[in-house]
Amino acid sequence: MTQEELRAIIAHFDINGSVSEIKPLGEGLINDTYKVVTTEQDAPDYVLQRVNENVFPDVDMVMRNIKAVTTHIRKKLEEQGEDDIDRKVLRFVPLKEDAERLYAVVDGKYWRLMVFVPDAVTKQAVNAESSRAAGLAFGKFQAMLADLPVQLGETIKDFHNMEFRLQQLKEAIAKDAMGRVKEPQVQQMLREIEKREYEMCKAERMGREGVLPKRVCHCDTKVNNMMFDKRDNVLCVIDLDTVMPNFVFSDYGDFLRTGANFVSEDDPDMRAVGFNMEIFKAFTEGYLESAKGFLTPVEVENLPYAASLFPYMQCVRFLWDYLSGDKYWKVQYPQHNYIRANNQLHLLLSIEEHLPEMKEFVARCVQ
Ligand code: GN1
Ligand code: MG
Repeated sequence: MTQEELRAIIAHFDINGSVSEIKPLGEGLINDTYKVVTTEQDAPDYVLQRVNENVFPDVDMVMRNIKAVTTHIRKKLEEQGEDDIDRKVLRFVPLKEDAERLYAVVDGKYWRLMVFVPDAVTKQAVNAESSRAAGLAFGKFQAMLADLPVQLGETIKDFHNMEFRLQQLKEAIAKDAMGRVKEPQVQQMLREIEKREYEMCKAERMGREGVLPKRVCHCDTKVNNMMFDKRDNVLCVIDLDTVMPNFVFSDYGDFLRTGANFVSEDDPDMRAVGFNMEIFKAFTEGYLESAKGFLTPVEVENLPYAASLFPYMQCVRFLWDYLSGDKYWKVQYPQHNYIRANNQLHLLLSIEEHLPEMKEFVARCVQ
């Protein structure tokens, strides 16, 4: 995209100040993101983002969800007398031509603009202290949205439905678009996946039996989807595209998947992959502190399962993309998605070793 094209998109939005510079921002794998710097001292900077309509087929639904969620949280923070609210919840900028609309369609592409949160940092890794803060923040996020008056849409259908993800993998195997299914390392991974199929689909079964509710969840609680201030306090949760009703396992499990892995999700050194119990403990304490008021005993008891579910699910999803031709996640080299899948499998193996200790710890937290 040229600067002129980007400026023409920004012109649709009701911004303060005038644009001086637009530069790429962040390392998200799904949406394209830019920082929009304004000339005036007192005007905020902005973040311009193109929403990937291949991943989010109903952008209007995404933006309606986001509007409902950010408005509700803003109201709560105001009622609680919080200061500095613009750094604690994202503010999306409406269109000049329609103050109710939070996105512009330009040449068939979907764009949105939000106020840049100043003096904030994102992290690729957390320590015990920031994990505790993250646990508190995600628990609080779910708690604040527990009384959301509107029903949110499911922006990606069956996003964290394990039965669906396995079905998708099976279809990719049947198609074998890249001829990769026969690779010995793929075969071995498929055996590991198969062994755990029944256990890992437990949440869907409990959902059907009516013993596990769906609640408003963030559904992408990665470490880098949170903003911290300079003193390591969580300011706000970002990347709200996937906010939708789901089992709470999503937010708890997906955070630990990235936060408690000793290495990043695509580190090729499998001996370095492993589950960091110190991070697990800190995050769990924080999460339960803010969430135990609304969690049911079944939800609490299954948190260790949730921690194993997400590496498993991500292994299945990365392998699905590897077998289908790397269309979903950007790859830097041909084996990248396989390496990611293998990394997640090794994380799962490490979690399985710790499960008894994890169960004990969770039980102690709620005693
Ligand atoms: C995607 O966009 P990003 O990087 O925050 C994905 C997550 C995966 C993650 C794995 C909408 O998240 O579910 O866990 O990649 N988001 C979507 O890196 O598929
Ligand atoms: Mg992100």
